[in-house]
Amino acid sequence: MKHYTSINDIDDINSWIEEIKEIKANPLKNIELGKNKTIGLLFFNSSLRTRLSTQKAALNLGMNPIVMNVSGDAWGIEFEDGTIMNGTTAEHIKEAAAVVSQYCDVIAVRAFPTLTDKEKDESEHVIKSFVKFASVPIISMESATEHPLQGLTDAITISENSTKKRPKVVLSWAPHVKALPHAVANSFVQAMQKMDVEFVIANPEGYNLNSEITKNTAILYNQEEAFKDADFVYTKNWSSYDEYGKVLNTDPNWMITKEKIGTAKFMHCLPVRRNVIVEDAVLDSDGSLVIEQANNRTFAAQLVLKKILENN
Ligand code: SN0
Repeated sequence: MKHYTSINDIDDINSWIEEIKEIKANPLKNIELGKNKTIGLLFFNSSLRTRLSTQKAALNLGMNPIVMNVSGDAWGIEFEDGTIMNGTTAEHIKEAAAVVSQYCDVIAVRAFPTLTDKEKDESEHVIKSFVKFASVPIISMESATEHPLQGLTDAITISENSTKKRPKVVLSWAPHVKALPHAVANSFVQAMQKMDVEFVIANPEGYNLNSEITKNTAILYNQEEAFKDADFVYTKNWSSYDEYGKVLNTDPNWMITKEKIGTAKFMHCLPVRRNVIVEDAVLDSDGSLVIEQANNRTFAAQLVLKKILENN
């Protein structure tokens, strides 16, 4: 594996989960592996967990992380080929990626979708341009359509907390005031499709994710029916995919409550809007795994970095 930009880059999720559990038990075991290696973390968007856990993972491997908020602090980067750059962008990704590759042995990038231009978002032009024009491995820290470090984290968290051989996992849409990306949901779907779980998605009509990702996963428009006998309820808001980037529904009846999920464990990638996505009683209960999930971000990133350092 040279780059990690998708759950599809995972060859065997079960062996990755086992390796991550070993890393978690002994996080400093490979502190020499990344000695004198630099990782550059480039953020086009906000971050708390990704920014800190990826640095922590790098530090656990003895690497030196350097971090930049690209939008705002760097020159505006142009991604289109052949453009006459007489507008707001000051340098082309061809130069930017080549230059950063000289300072860094690995580059990690976060770049959200536009949510207005479906074709552009689906082309994954930012992350793919880094893959194309950088000379070092690229890690996605959430791209337009995928968040593979989060999906891997979620797979470990379910594996660690499962008391059954084949638990029932539900991905439920929940309301939000803003239009949010599909990336977290997409990578969660892809991760669950690789695991031995009973997996269903619950969302309102008009909110089906890309069918090329959901494939034959069952989609229910009735949340109550989906939650029956659930062991894990993974919640996320996303904007409409068909009516691309639109907020069609803010129905509070889709908010997650203690009463609805019963004894099922609650999961969310964070940040989460209390009493919009999920009520306080769920987040403040022992059934919430959100803090544990965030902790696992470090170890998921650490395995990805370890594999990249070992193979490149
Ligand atoms: C991002 C998303 O993809 O939905 C990042 C999640 C890791 N979340 C948000 O943008 C939430 C923003 C908000 O205002 O609640």
